[in-house]
Amino acid sequence: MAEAIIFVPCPDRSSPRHVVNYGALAVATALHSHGVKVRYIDGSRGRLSDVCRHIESELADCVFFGVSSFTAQVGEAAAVSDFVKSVRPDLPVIWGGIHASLLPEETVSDPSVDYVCVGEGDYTIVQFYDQLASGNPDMSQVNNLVYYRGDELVRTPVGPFYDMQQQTHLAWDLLDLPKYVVHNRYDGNCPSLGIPVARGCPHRCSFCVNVALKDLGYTHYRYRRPEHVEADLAYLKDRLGIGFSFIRDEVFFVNTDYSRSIAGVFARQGILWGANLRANYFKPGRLTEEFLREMRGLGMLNGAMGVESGSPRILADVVHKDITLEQVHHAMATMSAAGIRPFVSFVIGFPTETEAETRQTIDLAVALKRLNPATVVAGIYLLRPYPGAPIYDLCLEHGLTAPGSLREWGTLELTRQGGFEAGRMPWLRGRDGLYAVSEYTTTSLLDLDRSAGFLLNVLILLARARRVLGFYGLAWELAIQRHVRAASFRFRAIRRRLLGR
Ligand code: B12
Ligand code: SF4
Repeated sequence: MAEAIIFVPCPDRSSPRHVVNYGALAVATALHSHGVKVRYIDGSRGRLSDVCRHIESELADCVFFGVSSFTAQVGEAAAVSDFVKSVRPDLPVIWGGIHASLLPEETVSDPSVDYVCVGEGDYTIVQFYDQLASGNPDMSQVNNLVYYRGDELVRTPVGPFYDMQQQTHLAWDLLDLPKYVVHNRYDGNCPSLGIPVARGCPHRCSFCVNVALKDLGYTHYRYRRPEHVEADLAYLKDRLGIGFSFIRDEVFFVNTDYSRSIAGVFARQGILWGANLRANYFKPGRLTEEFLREMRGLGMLNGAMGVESGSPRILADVVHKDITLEQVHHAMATMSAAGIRPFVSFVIGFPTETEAETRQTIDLAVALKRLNPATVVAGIYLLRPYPGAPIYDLCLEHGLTAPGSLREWGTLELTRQGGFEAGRMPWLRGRDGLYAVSEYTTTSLLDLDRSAGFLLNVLILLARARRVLGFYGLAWELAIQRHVRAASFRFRAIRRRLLGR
């Protein structure tokens, strides 16, 4: 029987995928290391009614129910919190994760949420558990907490940022691990599972939540000890036979000495790897061709880079990306020369972005792919303006209609990529053809999606034809797809209301 549950909702029930939620795993690990019997319950496993049944069977001895939620997961997170409250009205429900951290007051005002953890939860969750287990809880002693005491909203002081050197291991076994292992042709065709080695990103991109959560440590770079990472890798290799692991940090190579020691760890374990990096890191004394050849020799296969835009103006004035297109080309050439496969991603649909600038981005994606056909275009994404990120205010100025409550966030119609529907962003009006390309561009820019159905592949082919012809008018396919998605959202909302889950 569980003493605590950490629940991770499914972001897209129409195509559930098993994705490790590293934040939830970190808090579950902290509890586990503290000797608490904790269950990590992944909402992506089975139907929602089965998930609820599983939760119900664990609730009897629980001291609290924890929820970890991105914005795209809020609808299901709220529905499950309602369910838990219907079974155990006395049980404290605490929310953490990115959405609650960005909008703590709105989140804690919901009747099914008692506490919100803002920012990192590794220390908070243990303090929270200890208070509840003491029988006479005083939540004012718990850092990073937001809650109501009567009508008064309490915000406890922010505690120290988590010391990553203390993270000796992750409690992987709390997950049904084999379910999370993927086989991807870009991962050396090996069984693969990602691993976090560091936290924080010192950069300032305007659409990123790290900047919004700066005061909570998200721009402060901290890393795990190489021997702890090695123990985790050895465990994953032994248990699951993984041969590839993507480093799930925001950005690697912040400190090249540290990166080198981590690369050595992967090489010792015989595990291939990939990591996120930035175009402006490719310069003398940092990411040179020689250094990357060394990394390749230590098993680095992939380097993922957020290029974001083909427009220098958008990059500099809107995204504050602090990279130039020259640096992007140089980074691509260096990675290619060193035998490392570049992964590139783009964002279109920024406020003030002209149609010509959007085309520049799509054209750049095509050009980079031509330069090195091994390049993977990880996505040409439509901007996802999430609250708290600096760009959010600019989006509001340009007419974004934002939800005003937790429940409203939960009913949002999200795109295939987990962002707002374009209809909420008035500056996108009349650009449907361009956005159809963003929705249906596959990773190689050429392939169909083998895991998708016939209809989706027709849309992918259409997007490809649009890109080749440079024709972005008459986007009937997007209009039909939007109607179908809106209908399916409405259907699911009605079913939730009728069935109570
Ligand atoms: C690694 C990563 C991924 C990985 C792993 C995803 C995962 N679920 O962990 C991959 C590549 C799979 C991924 C996919 C997606 N991601 Co992502 N991802 C990240 C990234 C870069 C780091 C997340 C992380 O591991 N952080 C380190 C951990 C330790 O920190 P943390 O998550 O904040 O967790 C701490 C606290 O929040 C708190 N906490 C968390 N849960 C709980 C629960 C309780 C009870 C308590 C008390 C505390 C608590 O304690 C944790 C430990 O200190 C973030 C950027 C960011 N800064 O968060 C984006 C980010 C989270 N991703 C984002 C998005 C949108 C997605 C996708 C929806 C994109 C897409 N459509 O494909 C998918 C969703 C996939 C899924 N099913 O979960 C957005 C979310 C924005 C939002 N407002 O919701 C972010 C913030 C990026 C951004 N746009 O700025 N992502
Ligand atoms: S480099 Fe990546 S993680 Fe860092 S601020 Fe920019 S978008 Fe966020």
